[in-house]
Amino acid sequence: MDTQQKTIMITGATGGFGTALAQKFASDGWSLILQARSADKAKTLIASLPSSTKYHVFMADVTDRDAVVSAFKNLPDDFKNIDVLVNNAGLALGLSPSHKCDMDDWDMMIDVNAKALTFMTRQVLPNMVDRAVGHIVNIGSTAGNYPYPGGNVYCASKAFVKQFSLALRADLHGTNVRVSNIEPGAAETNFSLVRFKGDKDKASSVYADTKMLSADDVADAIFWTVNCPPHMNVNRMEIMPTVQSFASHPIERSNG
Ligand code: 8X3
Repeated sequence: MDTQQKTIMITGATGGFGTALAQKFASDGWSLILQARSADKAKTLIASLPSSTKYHVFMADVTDRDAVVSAFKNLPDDFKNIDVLVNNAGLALGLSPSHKCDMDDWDMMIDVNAKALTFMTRQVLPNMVDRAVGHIVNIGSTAGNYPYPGGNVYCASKAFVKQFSLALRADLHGTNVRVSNIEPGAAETNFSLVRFKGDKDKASSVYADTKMLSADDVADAIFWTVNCPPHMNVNRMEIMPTVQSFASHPIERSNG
């Protein structure tokens, strides 16, 4: 893809994959729209980018539909044509079984991982379709393909992302707008710290004595996906660290 004046919008830009993506695309000369909720975190991110980077900070909570619509209306003219939207904002909260989960955690995961992703997508699509160019990149997860104990609503929200991405492809048939679902497995980011609500010991034990994916690994995969020639669409890309694989289906036995 010719990167001259190309614009990428990244949600959840101030952490994990989002930050790695911002740095990767900025280094390649892209203009950035960085969705953030914290001005301080946005400042830190911007300080880590090449000084020549053209950027706009999109200050809105992606779960607030009205705020999202109004932030889109207020985009500066030279950021109105978005070439790539990466729906990266997402989170897992808790790892309890369904009969013990906190309903607020479930609400939040559905709001961010599923609903917010649809708001953002709906806002950028008309312009992409009009210009017959564009790419929606959703961050799914292996959790959308394989369930695991305690994954419940997180797994379900990522299955939503997968199916929504495929359905978008069907809707966008003939428009030239591309859609990709990137499905990372275990990656060492702030994901576990968020999941375990700030419990550093629990979070770091997830990543101990092994080699998970890094945020840069995932950003590299997305960079490749976006830079495929325009006639080529990556529908889904599932990526795991080599150390991760599949568990067998457990069987409960009466003798314990
Ligand atoms: C993150 C992958 O396996 O930690 O989306 O749920 S996993």
